Amino acid sequence: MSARWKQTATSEELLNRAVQNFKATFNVEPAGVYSAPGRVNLLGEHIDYCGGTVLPFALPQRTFAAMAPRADGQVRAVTAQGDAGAAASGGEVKSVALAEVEPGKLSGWLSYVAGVPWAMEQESLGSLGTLGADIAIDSSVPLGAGLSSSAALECSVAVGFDDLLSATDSSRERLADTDSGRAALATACIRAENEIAGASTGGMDQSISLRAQQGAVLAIDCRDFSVKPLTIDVDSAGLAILVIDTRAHHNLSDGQYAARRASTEVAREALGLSSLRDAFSGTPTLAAAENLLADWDSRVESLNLPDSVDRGVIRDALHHVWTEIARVEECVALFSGGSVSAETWARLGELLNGSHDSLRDQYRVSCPELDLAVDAARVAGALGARMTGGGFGGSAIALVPSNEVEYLAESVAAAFEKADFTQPEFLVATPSGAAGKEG
Ligand code: GAF
Repeated sequence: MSARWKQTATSEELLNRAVQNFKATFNVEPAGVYSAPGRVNLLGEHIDYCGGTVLPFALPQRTFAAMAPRADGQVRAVTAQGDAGAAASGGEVKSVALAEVEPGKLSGWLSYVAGVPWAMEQESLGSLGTLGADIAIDSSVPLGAGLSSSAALECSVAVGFDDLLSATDSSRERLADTDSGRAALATACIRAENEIAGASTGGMDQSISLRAQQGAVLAIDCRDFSVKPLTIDVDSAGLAILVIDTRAHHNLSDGQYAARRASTEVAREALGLSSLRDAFSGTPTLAAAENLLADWDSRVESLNLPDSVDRGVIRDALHHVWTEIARVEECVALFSGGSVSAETWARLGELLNGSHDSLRDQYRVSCPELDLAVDAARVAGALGARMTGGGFGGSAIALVPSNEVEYLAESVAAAFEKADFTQPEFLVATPSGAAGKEG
């Protein structure tokens, strides 16, 4: 059995391809080329919309957008990839007048593209007037793999519109030049995804794509989206983060993600909190999470929960959210102290395992392929393994000794063959840089 390693295009290849496609499609040179990365989330899953801290890092795989301004308020776009998970689109140009963009109007990949300038205007990040754009997109971020191809697309277009707006108005400073400006662009991309693409996602993916720091995991406190780089130097410890794309399709707008998020909202409202993170009075720990659950159990009958709500489902959701918030806090503390020992890495592995088990058993966002990837990786010697991203398919990550990466991948591939699942694909993830202008 030989494992399949993902062969993804280099940034140079993607830049050239996006420019060539732009010129072939629109018969002019692009004014600029912009790119934004996909991501892996190390720890802190399904807690960004609960005010938790999340620990993603940017992947080297990126989405490129070659762009030129238009003066008629139209967005015309072409992509070398189709809708998430679909085969190549064959180069069909899709277009929309920005004045006509509104919630419920667009579907497919164009909603992620045209939603961005719409949201930038809504957020007062620039006055578009009659500004539109021609856009050619190409990407090495695997589609539908839970590695945040949607955010990479939004963020590449956001950096592009930011640049085009400043090019037409010399008094306007580029938002991408500062971290606070990038945070504002992330807010617009979140709105584009929530309101125009119709996926009620939480903001981790756009934040890391726009604000990543090369070589670091970013601790993003989702109460206010403040960020702190965290050095989790797996390389120096002789370790690697293996990404296993199960190739079970993942889709965040099919209602399951929204249902999980809604269950946390019901609990938050019943508790009268501004975020579920705020339930902790001190530093979140696993013991404190258990106390919060015990408190919930003793108060649940007197809380104002709608009759239609399944109390068991809500309790399980709270179990996941509160323990996951605590796992992240412990991880941040482990890697903020200076000395990192073999025990530190072993504990990180346990935290990854705890996260997956909670996502599988309490939050129920895993699937058989993810569970098998995680189980097979653990049996083959990973220090820890978990699903990453929204779940219901997509990718898992495993913390593995560098010299056993091949063996781990072979073992997982063999387990998939035995289970008669589609063969997974593998890559080794290294923390990379944020969205920006490429040329
Ligand atoms: C998806 C969403 F887009 C994020 O906001 C986050 O909720 C994640 O799933 C789960 O942690 O990637």
